[in-house]
Amino acid sequence: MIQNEYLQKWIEEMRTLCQPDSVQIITGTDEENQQLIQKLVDKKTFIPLKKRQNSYLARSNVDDVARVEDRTFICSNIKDDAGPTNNWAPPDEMRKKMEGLFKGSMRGRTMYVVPYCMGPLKSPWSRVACTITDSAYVVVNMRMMTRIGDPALQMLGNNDFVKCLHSVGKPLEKGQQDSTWPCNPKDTYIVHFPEKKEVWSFGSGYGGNALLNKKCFALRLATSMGRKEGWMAEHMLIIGVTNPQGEKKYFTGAFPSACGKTNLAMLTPTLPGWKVECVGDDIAWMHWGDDGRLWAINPEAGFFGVASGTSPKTNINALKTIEKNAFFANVALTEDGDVWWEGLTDVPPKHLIDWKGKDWTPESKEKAAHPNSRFTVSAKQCPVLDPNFEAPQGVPISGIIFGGRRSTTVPLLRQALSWQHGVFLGAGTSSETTAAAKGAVGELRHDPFSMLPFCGYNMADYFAFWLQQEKPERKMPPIFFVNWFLKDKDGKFIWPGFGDNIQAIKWMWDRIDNKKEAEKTALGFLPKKEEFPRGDELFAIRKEEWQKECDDLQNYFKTFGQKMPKELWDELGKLKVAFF
Ligand code: SAT
Ligand code: MN
Repeated sequence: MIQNEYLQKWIEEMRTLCQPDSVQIITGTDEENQQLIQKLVDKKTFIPLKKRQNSYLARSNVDDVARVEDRTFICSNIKDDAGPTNNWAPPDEMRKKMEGLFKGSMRGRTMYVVPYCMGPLKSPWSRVACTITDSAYVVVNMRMMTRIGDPALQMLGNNDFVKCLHSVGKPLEKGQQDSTWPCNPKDTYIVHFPEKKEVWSFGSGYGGNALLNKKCFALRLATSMGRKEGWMAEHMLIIGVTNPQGEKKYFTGAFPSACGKTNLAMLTPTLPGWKVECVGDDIAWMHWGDDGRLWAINPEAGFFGVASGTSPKTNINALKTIEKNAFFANVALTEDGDVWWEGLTDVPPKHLIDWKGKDWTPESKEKAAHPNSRFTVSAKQCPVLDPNFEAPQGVPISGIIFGGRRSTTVPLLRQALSWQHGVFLGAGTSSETTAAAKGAVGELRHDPFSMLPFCGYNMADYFAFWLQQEKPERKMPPIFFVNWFLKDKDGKFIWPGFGDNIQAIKWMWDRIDNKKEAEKTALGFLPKKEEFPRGDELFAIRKEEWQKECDDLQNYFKTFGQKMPKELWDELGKLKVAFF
């Protein structure tokens, strides 16, 4: 039973507000999980996959397929604390509005109470939260993605915790038949109250909108908690790399959603003798150790990866991870009861049921799987999971990688000239948009540190926080910037990417060890062109493109007004001197 008084009180308040038919406290047992899965099968939310043991397909509502950034709010007490990159509304007003939406929203449904821990159970860097949701689908997904139930409650003790409230926003009247994917896109809101450490999410059942542990807590709220407490929550993968001599270094890497973090996190190196192991594929919580080094834990327990494009060539380890005990959302269904998505095989099957539940053949004009189709799976099944995945202190970070999806301008690889320059590179990141968020795909936008949709406070303060990390007693990891996505005149990718990205990591490794000379330029330390195939194209620096980049950055930095750190203006000044 629940001993924690804060939790008891909150459950009662939410029961009164949401008026569910029943309340179920989630303990985390296998039996409980099987019952919830059976419930989802009975409701036809889950289609069991005949060819994949204990695995299920869910097809979402066609209007509930990705994060909705225009409905995501940071309701800090003061507007300026949300900053120009976040939607903001006065917290009192927004709370009233959300209370209005949640009032009676769970009628005819069960209210699940899901205590959970982000981070290894024994880690001092982990944090406990609780989600209240009316979606069994959310509960079973959370069981993959976090440490749920009694162990989290035990860790919580009598302390207060992060509160995440979620409803699909579709109360059921007596006798009303439920839909397979209940949701309410018209009234969808994902609202954060950073000072209260609360998330209120209404109307969506998909991904980051509904799994509040992920972007809402582990990034948006955690950035603001970390800022106060002196640690960092980042949209970063964590990998352990071993060289042919058996030495190991850990890296973190920040890339926007659907830009290959999961692939890099599970990379199969094409260079002989190298090995990459995965600590995390999406989020890193980082802190400074007593030894002056930067340490990172993965707050998550599973992967919520993009299915589309995942293939034996791009990520064989992800395919092995999802061989069984996996959930799929919005992929296509094969005739023999397996999953398929664009890219999985060179030749598509002759007949499929597409993500909307309709017949599909290779002649069909639409895609069989949604471009933001996803898999959910426990990290434990990853064949290249790092042995330190659960290490309470995390892993020590030797290098930080930033990157974006840029078809022009930005070279394959470089190293920042200093910590401050590295922060400038992070702040200056732009990337072409992907299907991970609702809206146009392929449009270039600023996405500083790949955190544009995930920073829970003023982005300029976040830049300042990054700058403040540099201290004499700390061993600052070198910062690198990569761009795997350069295209040639024919619109084809110049760099092969995937397993070949180990070549870039090897270069970083040698730079960290002071074993490699590099060319010092205004953009950073660059490899010699001869060191990489098609180096002429991969490291071409075009003056006009960089002039445009500088103008663009100038306009962007201006949007942060007085808060924009002077150091970053200085860095932009240096770049301009080089190109104008
Ligand atoms: O936010 S999600 O978890 O749905 C996916 C992403 O944008 O990385
Ligand atoms: Mn992500």
